[in-house]
Amino acid sequence: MIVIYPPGHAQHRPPSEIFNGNRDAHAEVPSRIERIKDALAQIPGVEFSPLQRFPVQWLKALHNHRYIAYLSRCSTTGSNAYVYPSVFPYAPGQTTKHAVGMRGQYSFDMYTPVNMATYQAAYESATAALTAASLVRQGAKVSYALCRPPGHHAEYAKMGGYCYFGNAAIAAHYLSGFGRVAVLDIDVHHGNGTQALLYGRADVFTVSIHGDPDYLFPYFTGRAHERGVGKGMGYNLNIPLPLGTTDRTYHTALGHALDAIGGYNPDYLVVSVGYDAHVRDPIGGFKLSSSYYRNIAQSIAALHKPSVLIQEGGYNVEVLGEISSLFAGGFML
Ligand code: OKP
Ligand code: ZN
Repeated sequence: MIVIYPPGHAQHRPPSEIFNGNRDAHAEVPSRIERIKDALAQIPGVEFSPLQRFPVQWLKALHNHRYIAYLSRCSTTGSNAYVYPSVFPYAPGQTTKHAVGMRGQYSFDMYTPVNMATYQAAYESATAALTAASLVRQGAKVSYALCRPPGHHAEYAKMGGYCYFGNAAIAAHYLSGFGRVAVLDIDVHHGNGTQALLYGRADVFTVSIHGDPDYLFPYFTGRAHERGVGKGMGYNLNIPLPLGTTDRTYHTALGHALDAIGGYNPDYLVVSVGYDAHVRDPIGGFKLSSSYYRNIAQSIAALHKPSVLIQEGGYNVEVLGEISSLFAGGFML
């Protein structure tokens, strides 16, 4: 397994997220990725490979160029202070040049602030995903991009859910130049961004298992009736599960997801790996055990598809080392 680590992530450290008018400690902390990196470094058969350079064109393939330019401009402010939106567009298509307004124009929540380090970190995170994809394209069986910030909530022109660029969708788009691609998202939150960025496409099959949006972020998407649009109709599969879901229930859903992916017969697999369905995750609400993450990995690996693993969530820093070594170890069995 080849692991890609984006060093710039450490400079992006939002102190807080705004929830219900309060400042809460931000869950998406740099130590998450450091713990996972340290755990993976202990596993025989894991090797680290440096970030390759990819031009901004790869971001523009899936994101609005004005959105990218906005984030890029934020990186030139010279300020370590994080900015948050206060006002969101109140009718479709509304735009503004006002700095306060733009924060809301390019965002869908108050959990995903921006400072001067955010663009570089998010760019490197997407680059890690692209590097991992290119290694698999060149013949590696499995690569693991330690993406931080995560990506699966980022939309065409909006950040949200701690995400800025759609790392998994970008990797999938890259690989779609070389064959059929399936994306499997096992983060406990619905990957609204991945879904939206690939919704009209039949050359990428998107599957997500997640907490029912009636009870869990991102609330507005992730329902089973969302199956794609136009040519992409039938190429998006959502499997929402209730809060409190255990290994047993999850395994049935995973079986359905993997059967569907097997039926699609992709040339490449992109896996959005979140560890926030774990029983000790502070925000997920599922009850998966650590050892079950080894089973998940083995079940996915049994598809025998060249696979790109993309880090998404997982917020209990105390258990991330254990879960990630069981997952990565399970993939290599
Ligand atoms: C990102 B990823 C507020 C909780 C905020 C935001 C969840 C973002 C999840 N008290 N929840 O792991 O999918
Ligand atoms: Zn998540």
